[in-house]
Amino acid sequence: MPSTITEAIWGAETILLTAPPPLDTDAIGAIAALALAIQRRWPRKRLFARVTEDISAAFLSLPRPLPIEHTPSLPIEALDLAIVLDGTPERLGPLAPLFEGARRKAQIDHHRTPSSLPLDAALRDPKAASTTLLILELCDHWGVALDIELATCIHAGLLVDTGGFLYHLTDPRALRAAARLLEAGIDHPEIAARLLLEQSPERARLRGAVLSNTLWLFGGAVACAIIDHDTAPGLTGGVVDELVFIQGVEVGALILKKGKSAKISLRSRGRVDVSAVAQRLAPSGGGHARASGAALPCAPLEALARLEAALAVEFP
Ligand SMILES: [Mn+2]
Repeated sequence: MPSTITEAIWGAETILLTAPPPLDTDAIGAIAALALAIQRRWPRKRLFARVTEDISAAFLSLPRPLPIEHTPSLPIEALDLAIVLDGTPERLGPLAPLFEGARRKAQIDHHRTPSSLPLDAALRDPKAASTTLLILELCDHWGVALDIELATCIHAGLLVDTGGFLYHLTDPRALRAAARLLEAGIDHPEIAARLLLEQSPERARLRGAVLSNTLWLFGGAVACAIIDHDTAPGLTGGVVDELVFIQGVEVGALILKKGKSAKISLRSRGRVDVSAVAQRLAPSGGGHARASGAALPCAPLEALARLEAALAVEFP
């Protein structure tokens, strides 16, 4: 599989790297790591990175080998290749025309949901703990040596997607990769503190409010919180992970009101496949068996009702 991606990159002069929203550390880490790897292996290629959200204030601790712009209208002429990372091209929104306009299209991803758009090359592995782990394996395939910058980007995605090596995707392959990243000289405790442990006072207050206002469904097997994005912009990451680890809870759900739509994030302890639940909620919904999400074009209370209906088959 790496050979089709390698061949696509090798044959391209102008390459776009992108990822669908909501952007997370693995997506940004994968864009940065792939850019570094291509710059080292093929220094003459022209790389562009475009995403749909302004990430200037977030992910500041990650190395930035190239500017990651969030202006989809900014024209890029004659793209030879567009690569979507850590997600499917269907979810690219305003960036979809740019992706589809490229001469060749590729995907590097570890999510289960397949792309329904035709692709010229793909590196997909739902067993990989992070998309950045796939970039590490590409580096090995290309003979690109790990340095601290590259290893930091790869570690960031691996660390956040495994919840600091706590969650299900943590396997020998992920831990062997982490050992190599530490051998490359990264500051693991510092990266972990910045990406996983540190929080702003505003976020600490939001957590308190969320946990004391949790809604309990299906006899306590589902813990659900509703948050208005406007009152907590950028503060809700990780909140749903806390809900699912309350004793007796099988599924944690966060409903985020965003304009006229509701974004639902789901976490499972393992008995319920929440990627199937997300797909029942919306055709574009999906993710992993234990972590998934869906966006619904409705108000939060309507989303809550649809969520209860989608979960009802799991809790008869
Ligand atoms: Mn990921």
